[in-house]
Amino acid sequence: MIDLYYWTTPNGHKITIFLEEAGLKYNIIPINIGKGEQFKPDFLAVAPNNRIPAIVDHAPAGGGKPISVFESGAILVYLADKTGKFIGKDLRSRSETLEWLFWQMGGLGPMAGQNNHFSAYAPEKIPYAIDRYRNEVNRLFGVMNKRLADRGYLGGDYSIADMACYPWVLPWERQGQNIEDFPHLKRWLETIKARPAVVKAYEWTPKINPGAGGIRTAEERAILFGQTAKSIAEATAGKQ
Ligand SMILES: N[C@@H](CCC(=O)N[C@@H](CS)C(=O)NCC(=O)O)C(=O)O
Repeated sequence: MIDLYYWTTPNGHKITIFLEEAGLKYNIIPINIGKGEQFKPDFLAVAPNNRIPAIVDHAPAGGGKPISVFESGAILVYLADKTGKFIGKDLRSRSETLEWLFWQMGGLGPMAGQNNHFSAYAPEKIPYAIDRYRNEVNRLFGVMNKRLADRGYLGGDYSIADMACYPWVLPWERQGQNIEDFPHLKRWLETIKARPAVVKAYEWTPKINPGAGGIRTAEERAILFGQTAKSIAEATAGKQ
C-alpha cells in the first residue's frame, strides 16, 4: 500500500494518474494547502519542502522499512522503477523519458505556475510579469507541439513524462493559450484525456475538494503567498 499526500492540483494529479495507470493500491491523505495543512509536522516529516505531493511506500522493493519520497518528478521515477512501467527500459529510451520529465519539472511546471500566479492571483496586475510568463508557456507549448509532430508521446512510449506534462497542458485556457495553435499537442492532450486511468485520477477532485477552482479566500491567499523561511518556522511551530 502506498500513502499519497495529495491535493487536487497539477502536481497532485501527476501521481494519481501514475497510480491509476499502474493499478497500484493507494491511500489518499488529503493535505488541504489552502488551510495550511502542508505545515503539519507529520507531513513535513515526509515532505520537508511543505509542498504536495509526497508518498510513503510501505512495501518497498527488497523489503525493509517504508520509503518516503517528495517532489513529483522523484516520485514518478520511484514508482516507474518500482513497477517497471512507464519509463524507457534501455539506456537510450530511459534517458529520453527522463529528459522530458526533467523538462517539465524545470520548465513547464514552474513557468505555468508563475503564469497562473501573475495572471490570476497577483493583486496587482503587472503587464511585464503577465506577458513574460504567458509568452514562456507559449514557447514551451510550441516545443511540445514540435516534438509531437512525428510521434505519439513526449519521451518514447506513453510515460511518466506525459503524466507530468498533461496536468499543466489541460488548463490551457487558464494559461492564456489557444490549443488550436498547437494541433499535435491538442491530439496528444485528447488522447491522454480519454485514458480510463486519467479519467479516474481526476475523479478525486470533486470528492476531496468540491468546488475546486483556485484560491478564493483572503485566508487562503495569506497561507499560500508570501511564504518566507520565518513565516514557515512560525506556521510550523504553531502546528506542534
Ligand atoms: N516541485 C514540486 C512542486 C510542488 C508544488 O508546488 N505543490 C503545490 C501544489 S501544486 C503546493 O503544495 N503548494 C503549497 C504551498 O504553496 O504552500 C513538485 O513537483 O512536487
